[in-house]
Amino acid sequence: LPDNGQGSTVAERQAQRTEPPRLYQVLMLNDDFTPMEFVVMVLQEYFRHDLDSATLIMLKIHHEGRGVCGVYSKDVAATKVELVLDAAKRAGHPLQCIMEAA
Ligand code: NFA
Repeated sequence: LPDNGQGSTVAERQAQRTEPPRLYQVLMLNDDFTPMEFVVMVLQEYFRHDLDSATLIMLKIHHEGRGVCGVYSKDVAATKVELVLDAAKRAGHPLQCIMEAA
């Protein structure tokens, strides 16, 4: 398609408009104090994992230092981080939760 004098074609601008939203991993980080059972509960309640999946992810975090809880759009990921940090704080645990561009 010809350039229309604005540096991009109509087709290119339509393609840009329909770019899918970026995805973000929500991760939890290991620490020495948060009980394993609390981490498993968080993975079930906030990330909808079943007990087996939640246990595997918790153990991965425990052994490797960090692990992916789920992958979401930016606003959903940010809300999950906020909810997890709030739940950990209320329970008196130092559990850390972060998001990273996938
Ligand atoms: N390392 C913690 C313990 O031994 C368990 C834990 C796992 C904490 C995953 C944070 C994340 N109690």
